[in-house]
Amino acid sequence: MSGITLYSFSLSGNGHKIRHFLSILGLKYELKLLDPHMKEHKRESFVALNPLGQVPVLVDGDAVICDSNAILVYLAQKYDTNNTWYPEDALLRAEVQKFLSMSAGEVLNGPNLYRGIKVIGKPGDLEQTYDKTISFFVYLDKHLSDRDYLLGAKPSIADIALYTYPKLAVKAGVNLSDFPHIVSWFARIESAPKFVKEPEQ
Ligand SMILES: N[C@@H](CCC(=O)N[C@@H](CS)C(=O)NCC(=O)O)C(=O)O
Repeated sequence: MSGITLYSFSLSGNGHKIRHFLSILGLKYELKLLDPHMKEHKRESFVALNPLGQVPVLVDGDAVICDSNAILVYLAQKYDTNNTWYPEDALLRAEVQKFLSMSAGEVLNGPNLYRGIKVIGKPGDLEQTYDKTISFFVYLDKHLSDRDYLLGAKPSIADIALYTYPKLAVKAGVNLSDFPHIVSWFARIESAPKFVKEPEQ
């Protein structure tokens, strides 16, 4: 196999993170959109790529990478030769890892699930996920109060990983009026030349 292929759903926030980063890196790829209603992600041919039956999956030549955070790390290490997006410094790398873990923890259980319940009809407690979203936003806003990006002056894959679901939660109804630093951070990310817009809902 040659070239890069990304498997995703049209509304997948995790898939959006990868489309966003592929654009930033200027990499050409084929996008294969699966239909979740037809359970295409549970078909044998796809489960052979990801036994969990989840998108996103990135195929790069003979390499198959599952999980949005793993894909971001892979793409940065393989294609960002200056290590701009995944700095080599041990402390900065630990910081990046902290935020990638948050994307699979606090963000998954807060903004991600809030939007999932409201927009996609996932089961769950909307009020509880709203509270978790606000707690995370309080943290994020304070963190961003004295820096432009999550690591400081420059963007990294941590910003790519944490942008999408908070943005989708806002589109789903969470109010940002108490969080001016998140508003500015969103604007900074969105005004970058290779920004890829998040899913419509
Ligand atoms: N940890 C994974 C989570 C992937 C995930 O939950 N993907 C969702 C779409 S955004 C999915 O495939 N859901 C279908 C399912 O789990 O059956 C990642 O970050 O990529």
